[in-house]
Amino acid sequence: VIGLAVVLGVTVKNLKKPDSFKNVVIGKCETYLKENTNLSGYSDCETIWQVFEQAYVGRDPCDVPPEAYYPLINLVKNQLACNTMLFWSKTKTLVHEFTENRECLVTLEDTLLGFTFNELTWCSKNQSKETFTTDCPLWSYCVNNPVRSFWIKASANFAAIACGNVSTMLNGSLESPFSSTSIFGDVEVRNLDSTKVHSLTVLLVTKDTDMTTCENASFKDLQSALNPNITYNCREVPLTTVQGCISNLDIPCSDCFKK
Ligand code: N1C
Repeated sequence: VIGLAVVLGVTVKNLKKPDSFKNVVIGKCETYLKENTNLSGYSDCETIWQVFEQAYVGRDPCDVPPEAYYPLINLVKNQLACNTMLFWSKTKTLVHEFTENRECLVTLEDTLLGFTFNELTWCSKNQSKETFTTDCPLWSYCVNNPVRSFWIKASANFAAIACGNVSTMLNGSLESPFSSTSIFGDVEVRNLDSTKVHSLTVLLVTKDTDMTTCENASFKDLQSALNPNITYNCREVPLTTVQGCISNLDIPCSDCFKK
């Protein structure tokens, strides 16, 4: 009877907590691998979880530097086709609506690590063995928080492996679409390797009523941050064109970012 009670107790406990953070991570990782059999060279989600967890568990949530994720980034090697990398800043929803059903452009969230940890929050505490998903430091509360450090390291790696002609989708509804303190401006632009990347094209997504153009002063900052051996281009792309490409997959990619 005691044995049965223990078994039932364990079962009930498990049923109460079906979505532990670990299960969410492993579930998303497995979903990605099922849907992208050819994109990733790596396939063991349990090991990914263990190596991921070692970056922040037992540490103060303001004391997890980007380097803590080095073993994780190193474990999961991406093989991405040249000319397909797409960076972004302040266009998160639109950019992913676009890449979701198209293969011509790939964002970090279309890779195994980016997909798995996108939209998640996590942290631990000094001496704790647990992961918490609430009451973690907000993005800018302290520099070395587990989530921000993850994106810094993952973004630095995504930029470092980029090759060919790459692009970035920026928001033409902003007064300054480029910010040198964003992850794109601070981490990705600096990590592009001029021996592999030929050009960076800004796709400035604009509405009819927007005043911002490719002449915007913030793009001077982008050009000064960019390695001079990488060619800089900027193209204004109407939001309606991008939306058309999101809803109509018959439009070829090459027509989506024309002027
Ligand atoms: O700070 P940002 O944009 O310039 O960062 C975007 C830039 C992209 O090119 C991505 O490759 O950096 C990478 N990146 C992500 O992939 C990502 N996914 C989710 C950066 N941040 C990411 N997030 C979350 O979006 C992150 O937790 C933080 O809150 C925002 C940053 O978005 P931003 O300021 O628009």
